[in-house]
Amino acid sequence: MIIKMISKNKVSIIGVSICCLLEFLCVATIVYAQQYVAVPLNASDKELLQASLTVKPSERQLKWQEMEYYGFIHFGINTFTGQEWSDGTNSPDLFNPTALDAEQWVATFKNAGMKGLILTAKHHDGFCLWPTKTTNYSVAASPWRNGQGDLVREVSEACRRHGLKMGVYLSPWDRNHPAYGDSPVYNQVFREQLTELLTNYGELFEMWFDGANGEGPNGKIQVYDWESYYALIRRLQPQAVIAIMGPDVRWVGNEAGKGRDPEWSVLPVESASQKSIAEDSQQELSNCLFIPKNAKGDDMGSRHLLRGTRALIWYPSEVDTSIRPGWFYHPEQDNQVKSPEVLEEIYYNSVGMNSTLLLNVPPDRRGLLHENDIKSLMQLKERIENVFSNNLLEKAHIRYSMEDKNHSVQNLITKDKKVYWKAEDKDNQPILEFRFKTNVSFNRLVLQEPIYNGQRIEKFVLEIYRDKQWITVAEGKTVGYKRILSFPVVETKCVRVRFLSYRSAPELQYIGVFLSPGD
Ligand code: FUL
Repeated sequence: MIIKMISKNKVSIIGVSICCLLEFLCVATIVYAQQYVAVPLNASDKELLQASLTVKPSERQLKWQEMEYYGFIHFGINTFTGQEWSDGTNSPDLFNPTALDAEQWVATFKNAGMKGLILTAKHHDGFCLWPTKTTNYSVAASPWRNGQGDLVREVSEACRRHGLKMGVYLSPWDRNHPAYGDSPVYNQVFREQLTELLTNYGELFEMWFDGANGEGPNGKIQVYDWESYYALIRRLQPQAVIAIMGPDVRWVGNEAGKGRDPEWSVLPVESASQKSIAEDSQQELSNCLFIPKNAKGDDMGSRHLLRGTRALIWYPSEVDTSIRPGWFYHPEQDNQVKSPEVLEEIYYNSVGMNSTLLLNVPPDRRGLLHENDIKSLMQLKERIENVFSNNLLEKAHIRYSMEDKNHSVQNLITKDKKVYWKAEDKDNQPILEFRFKTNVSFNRLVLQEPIYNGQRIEKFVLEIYRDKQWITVAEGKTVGYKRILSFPVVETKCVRVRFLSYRSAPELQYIGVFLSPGD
């Protein structure tokens, strides 16, 4: 039976000009290339499996995923009132950091090993950290820098100086703006805010749209015009991923720094928002509307969950959590900063579980990152560097029974992301084996799939050879961009990874075993 799969890639010959035209006209929402693959109604399990193998990240998603670890800055009017959420009635006079230094924030993040920074340009209270034309409720009405300040500018310039990427959190929920709830009018205000941020501060890597949504100042409920927001971002900053309430990056589903296994990046699109995926590609282009929901299930993409869906999408997860109990700074939480040990655990649960880590570090009322937070961040960096500096497998003899010269095992331990190892299609129990001349000790395993080819691995085990038998040390389900397993220290001369279940011949871009001296 011919699979009637409509991937943008496959229809590109007829679809490319339509695609460009629609993008230019800002009509299509918004998922291009193989990030989105429609499947026919009543597709069999086999057809769904085949379709899932064709779903791949867009270029912007790939670049974002490779960042792995970046920081969140919650700073605003709440910093000065001790609130987490405020209702938009706090006076702008309260916003008055005494020693604000964006340079300190960015330099700290850089030294901590982060690759980017996302700033809360506007939280739910509506107070804008840049002198916007859309409201008076902004830094321009505050005493800070005599009303001449622009925090988005200061942060973006510091990011550029230090080579950090910058992203923006802009809360759609606005508890101050009088137009909120008057839907078309506020949608226009929001688009203007977006336009200011997208055009005046250089390149952005991520736009973060919060899922929290309530009433505006007049008790009215706002209907957001997501499609028009997305189209604007695509037009003005096509490299930026749109996260959480957006089509590129999914919220992991909790704020506690917990990832999941399996963590699939290939997911079924919610059928409710996909009522009308049309049969032919042209119609489909204008109908591939995708308004994400906050998905909290334990498993989002295993084979049985693909049944009945009309389309599959590459929709990877981001773990956002705060170094303190609150998102904003509260002096009474100075002694509740997460320890480096706890942060390391969060790192394994996020970066080590096919997600990225967005770690919030809120500046204090001086406008500086607090000493306690900096200490924990630096110790985390040191711990991670200590653990992952020496891949013991570099000294091992690697064996795979059906060596394919194009995808050799030697590709596994290089830093070159473009090359990878691939099991033979006919091998129905692929095993990678590593032999050492003398005993080695380790307690971490790192695996990476070349996700530009999609995601395949469903179950694997790590085994060591001892007393004439293979003993299971650790096991996992998905790998994806990166999977880290932690286990008690083992000592051996021979170790292997066995792939128990996969959607197609397993591929790996990288493998490593390491010894964490702290355990
Ligand atoms: C939530 C917000 O309500 C919190 O205040 C915080 O900004 C967090 C990152 O997202 O939805």
